[in-house]
Amino acid sequence: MADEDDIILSELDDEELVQQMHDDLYDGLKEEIEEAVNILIARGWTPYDVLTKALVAGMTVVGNDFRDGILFVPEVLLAANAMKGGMAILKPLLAETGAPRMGKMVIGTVKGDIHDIGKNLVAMMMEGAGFEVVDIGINNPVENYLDALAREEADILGMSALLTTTMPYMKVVIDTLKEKGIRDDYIVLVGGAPLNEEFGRAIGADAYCRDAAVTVEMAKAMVARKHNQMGA
Ligand code: B12
Repeated sequence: MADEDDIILSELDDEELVQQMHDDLYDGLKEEIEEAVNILIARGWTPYDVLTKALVAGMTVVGNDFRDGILFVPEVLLAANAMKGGMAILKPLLAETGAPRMGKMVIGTVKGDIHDIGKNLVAMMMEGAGFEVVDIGINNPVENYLDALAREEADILGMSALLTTTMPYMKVVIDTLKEKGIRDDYIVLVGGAPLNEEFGRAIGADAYCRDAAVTVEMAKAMVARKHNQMGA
């Protein structure tokens, strides 16, 4: 306890503070993460840099140690919770960049899968880039996607899966769109750590996106192409 209290975050320089954030994320210290995010923003960091260099980079360490059996689910949940605390501060700031409306995306994690950090990040970055985003959460059966796409008159469908056992469900959703004759009404983007480009192609998605930044670029390019086609 005393050790934690000894560190005054605001007295650390940027590099030390980011390193401390990686440690605090690892230890699941939500309040410290929130405080540090606010400090970096006050020092003039862009929300995007705070997100990628402090939070996502820290979460990568957590991910590696979870993979290697050094961390377990309860610790990772705490880390995820701390990460969400930081992301909640950044969300309105990322959205504030005030880009023009680019299109509407429905995004959700597929059935059987409750991972949502990556999805939330994609949603935030897309909002920041001017897209309207409707987040339907986790563990979505195909009906949820269909309902949301129709209700929201969306342009883009985004599906997330973090488990090798749940990623095939994306194909179920795409095949259902095909059966209903509405596949081509939407740009379908898929993502999640176990996926790759080949998988995206194999299930009939328009693109696999490695991370949130790539998603934004891909979505922009595809929306522009769709508009051009419609205009032709
Ligand atoms: C955090 C975490 C959890 C947390 C989730 C908390 C939450 N609210 O999300 C908890 C502890 C709950 C959890 C549970 C489980 N987990 Co887990 N988890 C992770 C961990 C460590 C990090 C995931 C993460 O958030 N990464 C950070 C984000 C930013 O990255 P990301 O998700 O990849 O997202 C980026 C891109 O992929 C992409 N992207 C993501 N989604 C989308 C969507 C679209 C549309 C697009 C375009 C792009 C895109 O952009 C994102 C941002 O840049 C990973 C390890 C890893 N290396 O991925 C394991 C991992 C995914 N989990 C794993 C496992 C096994 C499980 C459990 C089964 C464990 C258990 N025995 O209970 C359960 C499954 C529960 C379920 N049914 O879903 C395995 C999966 C192995 C496999 N081959 O399938 C992994 C890989 C760990 C491992 N190596 O063993 N987990």
